[in-house]
Amino acid sequence: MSQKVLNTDIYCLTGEKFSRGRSNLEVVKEMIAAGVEIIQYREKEKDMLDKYQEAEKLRKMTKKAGVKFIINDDIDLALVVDADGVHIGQEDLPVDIVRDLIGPDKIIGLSTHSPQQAKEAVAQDVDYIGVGPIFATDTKEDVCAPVGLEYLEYVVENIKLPFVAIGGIKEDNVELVVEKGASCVAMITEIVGAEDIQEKVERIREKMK
Ligand code: 3NM
Repeated sequence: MSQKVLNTDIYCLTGEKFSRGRSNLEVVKEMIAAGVEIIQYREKEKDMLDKYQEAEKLRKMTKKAGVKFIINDDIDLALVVDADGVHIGQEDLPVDIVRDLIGPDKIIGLSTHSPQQAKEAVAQDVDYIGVGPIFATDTKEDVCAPVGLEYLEYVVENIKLPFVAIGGIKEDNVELVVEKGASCVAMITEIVGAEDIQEKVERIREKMK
């Protein structure tokens, strides 16, 4: 599975507080209509019952559309809604424990922020890594300072795992990220905060070509 998991250009994440008053349901519907093939449900501030109810609906929508659906952090939530996988950070449960809990067939994504973390990820049972933050971002509250394009270059040259570049990526800087060798980019605010999500995705795709 791992080689195919990020076989796409744009990786979308939810972020309701940046979505111009639109619900995650509305936003994900737009993402699907735009042809996005992987969507992560990421809501750090909602309580579990709200997340469960929302994720259930999003799972149904994504399944129907053949879109991969990943849950941020919550392994239990990923299991109960039958998501395709879970995305975890460096401070979450160790990957081998997550793998035991979630089973052999689900996707595990791991955020990494340094060459050391990328090397460690290779030795673990992860399907892909996040590489970031490439640029400054206010979206993730506890994130480290931007690691810039240098860390991305390191991963492109040295790490044989599928990866997604993330952090402060926008329509107007995505070309730099692609030039350095990223084929899959993740964005929160640039997409969920766009007035017209479908047009935004189309323009980003043009820039990525
Ligand atoms: N993870 P935006 S940066 C969720 O570096 C997340 O691992 C990051 O949001 C990492 O596209 C980030 O709005 C926030 O900058 C991305």
